[in-house]
Amino acid sequence: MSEGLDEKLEPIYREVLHRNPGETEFHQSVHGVLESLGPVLVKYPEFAELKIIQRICEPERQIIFRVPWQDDKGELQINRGFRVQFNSALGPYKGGMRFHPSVYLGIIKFLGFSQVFKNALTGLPIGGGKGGSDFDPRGRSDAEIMRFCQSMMTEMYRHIGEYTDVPAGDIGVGQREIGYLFGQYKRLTNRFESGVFTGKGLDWGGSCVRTEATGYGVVFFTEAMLDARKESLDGKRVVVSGAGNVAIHAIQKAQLLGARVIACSDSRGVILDEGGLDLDLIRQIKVRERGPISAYAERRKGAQYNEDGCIWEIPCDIALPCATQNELTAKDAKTLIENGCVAVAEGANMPVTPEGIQAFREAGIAFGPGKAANAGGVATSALEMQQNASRDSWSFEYTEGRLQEIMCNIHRTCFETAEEYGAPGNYTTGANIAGFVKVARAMEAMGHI
Ligand code: NDP
Ligand code: 2IT
Repeated sequence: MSEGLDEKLEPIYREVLHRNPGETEFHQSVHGVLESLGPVLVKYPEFAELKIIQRICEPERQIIFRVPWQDDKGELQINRGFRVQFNSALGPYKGGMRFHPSVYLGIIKFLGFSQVFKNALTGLPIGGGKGGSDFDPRGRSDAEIMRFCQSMMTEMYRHIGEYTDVPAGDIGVGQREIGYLFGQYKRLTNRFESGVFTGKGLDWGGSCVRTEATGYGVVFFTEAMLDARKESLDGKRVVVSGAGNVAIHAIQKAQLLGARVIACSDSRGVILDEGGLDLDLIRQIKVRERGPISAYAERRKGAQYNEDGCIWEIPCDIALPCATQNELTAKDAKTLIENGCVAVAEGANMPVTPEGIQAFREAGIAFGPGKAANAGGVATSALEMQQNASRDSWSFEYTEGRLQEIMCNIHRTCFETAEEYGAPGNYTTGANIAGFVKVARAMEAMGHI
């Protein structure tokens, strides 16, 4: 996967492959950034001399630990916990926690690496990190989730803090899990340190709009891309993969802006509802009941459920992949292009494969990379940290206004950076370069860190 790299970057990438064997998702995310950096080394030769790229590819600290817990039958279960503290040049490590059986070091490192540049793009003072566990929350009772979270925090608490490392949610981690994790941190440290976690409940230090922020932000970014092409969301057919936190709020904001959202999915299958998705019903099934999305078709007339279906085969104007990494391949990209899709924005982290991204680029489709398009979540986390630091609490309207402004700024930064480096319209290049240069400059200023 080293084709397309500048001759100075090729050996750096080979070294990353050699030092991190088997971590394919991490390799993919590093390659995706290095691909854009050739012209940066021409403009800033000092970054090569200072080995900034080699340093950025090596996490500052990686913590792997045992998480033992007892299930409801009294049986002992053992999981593995991770926290990868990738880069703190711009601020405390910041990034979510993922609970999913597929989690291993390579996934946490790909997420942590992307987070460094995403967080830089927000313009807010946050470094990059990520954590999680191979724990599978599916089918577990609240009591089991609590015992797991408490055991996880019993090790993790010594590594985090409002000035050190500030976790939040990701796949499998929402407000319930953050409550249990924060509660155990408070108990172990004897401190009500609000700023140590984001995504908290509104009654105990959380911020308005944090729950909605990633999905809303994806749609604000899509709107900005369409606006740059003198188009709008109004009346567009939209398809959103996933039915979790990001997908639900992307559906909601797209509907509010006049789009017709006709399909979503979960890890088991796809729902098509030509009448437009009923968001209350999705929330009832996926949030309150924590059930499978197939229940939607049983309760809504005219809706179809396709168990092994591919959501990208449904003709649409706009596609928003909001479930997981590598869920949209080159084949899917070609199908979307043939069906007349004009814009794609990544709500999930790295949902489109490199070949898929290339197909969109060649077809001239507006493509918003995750580092830019889904940065609204972590940006609002940084707003939550601001409110915690000043013991303040902002209104929904004010916070949403800040989010919208941040997403417009990120869009403008990516757009202008792509133009400046000779790749007009290529938001991937723009996001990678703008994020990287900001972190690299800070590292240069701080010496050999
Ligand atoms: P949730 O756990 O709330 O939802 C995840 C959704 O994706 C569920 O519908 C789930 O299906 C589906 N899904 C998860 N894994 C797979 C898989 N391997 N194959 C198919 N479907 C899968 O997570 P979020 O909505 O928070 O996260 C979604 C994506 O957005 C992730 O890539 C995450 O990293 C990214 N992201 C999240 C942010 C946030 O603020 N939460 C911020 C920025 C990015 P099922 O219900 O069946 O499990
Ligand atoms: O991938 C992401 O940006 C997140 N899961 C959110 C991170 C955060 O700290 O809010």
